[in-house]
Amino acid sequence: MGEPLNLEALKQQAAVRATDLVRSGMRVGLGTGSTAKYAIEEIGRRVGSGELTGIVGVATSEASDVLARQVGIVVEPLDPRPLDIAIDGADEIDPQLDLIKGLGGALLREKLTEIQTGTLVIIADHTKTVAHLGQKAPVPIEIARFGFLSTIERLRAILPGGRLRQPGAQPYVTDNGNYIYDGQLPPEFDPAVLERQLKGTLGVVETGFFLGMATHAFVAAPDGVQEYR
Ligand code: ABF
Repeated sequence: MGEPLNLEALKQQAAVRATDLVRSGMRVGLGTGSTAKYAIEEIGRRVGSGELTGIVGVATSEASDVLARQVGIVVEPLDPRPLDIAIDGADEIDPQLDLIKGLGGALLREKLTEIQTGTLVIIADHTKTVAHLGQKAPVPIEIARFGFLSTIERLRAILPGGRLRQPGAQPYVTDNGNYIYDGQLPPEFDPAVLERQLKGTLGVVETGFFLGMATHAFVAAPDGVQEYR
């Protein structure tokens, strides 16, 4: 028997399976985070070997843009053209493939990018699957910096347990110059209703609920990679 697989190996396995869906000539949404990183590296490897040609990547964060260029992927900014596929990680995946995303801080660019594809492929290790959203993760909510204390007060009326993301002395700032409020979710709620309520709150830019967007998920566990659709 070999060593038990660590999470990094599992993330990489999921990423490689997702990359098998990428074909030459595709415009590809490039996700963000430690799992999406493996997909970007694998696409870059296949571009380098000539297995994939004519790939254009559209990055969902500054970090993924830098990594993609480093591994030899041509990167273009998001424009109105559809993307053939996007590959990204998630913080929670429920049985309907509804997601919580944004613990990595890139939720706005991820949603703006991934709404433009009919093939959103989620890659994750098995710790990310949940029976219902909110079981493990808060919902990240990107908010405008201007008047953020007032916005947080409005958000606390909806999700009292939340807090401004502040890893050090200063709040976390997204690639878009905004802050993030991590909203603690109640034991029972309807994600679609809550999403509408949050989006209707002044000062909220976007939420980490990705509902009805993912078409595929590759979830890697020690006994293999499961594909969900
Ligand atoms: C992005 O990266 C985010 O939407 C999500 O928050 C995070 C998952 O990161 P990791 O793969 O590092 O757990 O996909």
